[in-house]
Amino acid sequence: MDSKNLGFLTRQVHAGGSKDALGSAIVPIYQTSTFKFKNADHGAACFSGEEDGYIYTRIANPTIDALERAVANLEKGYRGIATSSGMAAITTAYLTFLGQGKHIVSHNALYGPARGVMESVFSRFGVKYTYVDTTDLESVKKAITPETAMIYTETPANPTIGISDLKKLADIAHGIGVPLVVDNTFCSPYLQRPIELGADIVIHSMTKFINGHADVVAGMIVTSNKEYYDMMKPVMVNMGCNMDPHQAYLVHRGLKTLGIRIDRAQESAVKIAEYLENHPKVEWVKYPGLKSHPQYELAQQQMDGPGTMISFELKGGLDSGKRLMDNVKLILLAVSLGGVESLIQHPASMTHSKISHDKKIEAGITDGLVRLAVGIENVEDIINDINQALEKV
Ligand code: LCS
Repeated sequence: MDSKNLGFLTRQVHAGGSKDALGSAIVPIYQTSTFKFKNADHGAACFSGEEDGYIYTRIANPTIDALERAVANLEKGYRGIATSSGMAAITTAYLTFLGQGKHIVSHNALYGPARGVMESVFSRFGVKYTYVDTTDLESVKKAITPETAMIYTETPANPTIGISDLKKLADIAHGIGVPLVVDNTFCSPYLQRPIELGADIVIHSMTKFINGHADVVAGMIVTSNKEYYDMMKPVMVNMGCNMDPHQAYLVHRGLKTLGIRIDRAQESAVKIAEYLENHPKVEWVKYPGLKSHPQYELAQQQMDGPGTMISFELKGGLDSGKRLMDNVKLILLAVSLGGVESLIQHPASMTHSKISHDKKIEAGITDGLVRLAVGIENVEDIINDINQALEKV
């Protein structure tokens, strides 16, 4: 049941489905590191690619394959490559296309370590980078050099919620013959499918919406074509940042309710964003569902819904934000997002703390910015919790 023509909710339940001999309804956990060959010739044929058999779980495993097929189907891509974490997916993409003297043009408001690893590690191997605001296409064009080998963005961006125009970024990337890589973590394929908009590679931290239950760290790469898949898969295998079968089973279990979890949380997020925007103690709110969002029109075209992530700043900046975070009772003061529980965190001192102050300010990550990840609790309870905490500010 991998038909791409079925509806999203149907595909999230059935795509990648079980093919085992016993007819298991759910893909079993093949908790094995290695697979027996029928004979020496069969082993050699599996290694040469003449036969399609399983060899070793770092290379491929039936439980992991099923999840890769499912996410690739939902993203309308060619194939998926599951990884141990979202960061492993990102570094696999970097390692595939970048190297000595190569250059990346990337968004200045990325998940902190996605930028930090470039500046602290990849730079040691001669990789060059330019961080610009990819919501501004002119700054992307100006940053391109003859060595540019990848354009990379996150949309909506973590934590500024800026929206970059994927169709136009894909045109820019293809104009210079390089891939557009898009981190689609904040939307999941339920709300945005970058490959349909022209992107070549989609990255997920499946730790977030796809797993959805704050109990697994996991990543996924989906490529639009075989050429990129054949380039990236050996990098993942040889760097050893593969997923584990038990991890794959849990993520696949979470995936089956992705759309209904997002629908529920998104309905609440719209109300919470409106509540915050109208609150006298709030300075500004950034949420793609509010007309005040600078890329509101683009969000309407590119995304199937505004999502569940809200950034805002209180009057009084950081001190007020801290009082809010210290006084919430239901909402968890914790990093991460996309789970069933609502979470609040402070990017400048937490997820983005390794980025220098100047670079954070340039990217719009102000000291007072607070990020709220809306969960699936009753919306009245979430608003009441924010309200009682705001009374203490
Ligand atoms: N991409 C985005 C957009 C993310 O938000 C994260 C993690 C990653 C990639 C990395 O994925 P991981 O390796 O953790 O699976 N974001 C986090 C955050 O905002 N708070 O805690 C983690």
